[in-house]
Amino acid sequence: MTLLLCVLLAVVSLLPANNGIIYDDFEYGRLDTSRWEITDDGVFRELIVDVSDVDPSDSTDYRLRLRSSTTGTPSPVKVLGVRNRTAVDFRRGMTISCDIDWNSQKNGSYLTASVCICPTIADNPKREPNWLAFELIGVPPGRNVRAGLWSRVNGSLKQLFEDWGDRDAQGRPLGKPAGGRARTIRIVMDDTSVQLFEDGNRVLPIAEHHLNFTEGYLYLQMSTGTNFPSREIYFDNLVVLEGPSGTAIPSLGP
Ligand SMILES: [Ca+2]
Ligand SMILES: [Ca+2]
Repeated sequence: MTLLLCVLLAVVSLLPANNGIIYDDFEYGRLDTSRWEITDDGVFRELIVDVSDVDPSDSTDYRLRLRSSTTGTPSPVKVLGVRNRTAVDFRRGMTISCDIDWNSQKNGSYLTASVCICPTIADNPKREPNWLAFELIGVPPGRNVRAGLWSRVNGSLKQLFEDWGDRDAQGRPLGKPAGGRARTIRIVMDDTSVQLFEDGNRVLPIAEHHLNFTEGYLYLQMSTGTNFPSREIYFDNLVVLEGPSGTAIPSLGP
């Protein structure tokens, strides 16, 4: 991944000066609050948004950590995470790449990890009437996930992509095994269309997203139901490039 980031930064250095960028590998070991604002919505027993070393050895592997416990708390859905303080203009194209680690959940039911672009500043972007979001959603009993991409336009939800993984002998979807590794998500979009890549594989060819905005804030979010003990998910290696896709996209990604 270090090599990938070097390549990404090399690409960025070649881009015209008016291309925007968000880049964070969290290796400073702390959350840069000049760039990130912590967001939360709902009642928590425990809520942690920080940067944590997930490598148990003497080496370090710093990632954005979202951790919550909701045992004994009211309200069915709780959301926490960060919002980048700088809005990104994607009229001429934008690529978002980041790693999402589901973190080997023993019980990932009613747990989600999401990457969201929303034109408004909010405690919970999913409550807003307009956004685009990629999401991993725990499939009960929760070691597996399904993946989806949705846009919400004036309050109307549109599903652009969904993957439930394999099915059992009865045809019931099982979700996809999520534990033990981070997966790299890449969203490539402009003012009309979006593509989605998982671990370098294009899983959603160009599709219209129907969004009615062309500038938005990036949110990295976790949501959980109530009465769950502490659970953690991680994000890492975030890169957002603003600009024509023809310039940046071919050099990005694994
Ligand atoms: Ca890192
Ligand atoms: Ca360590």
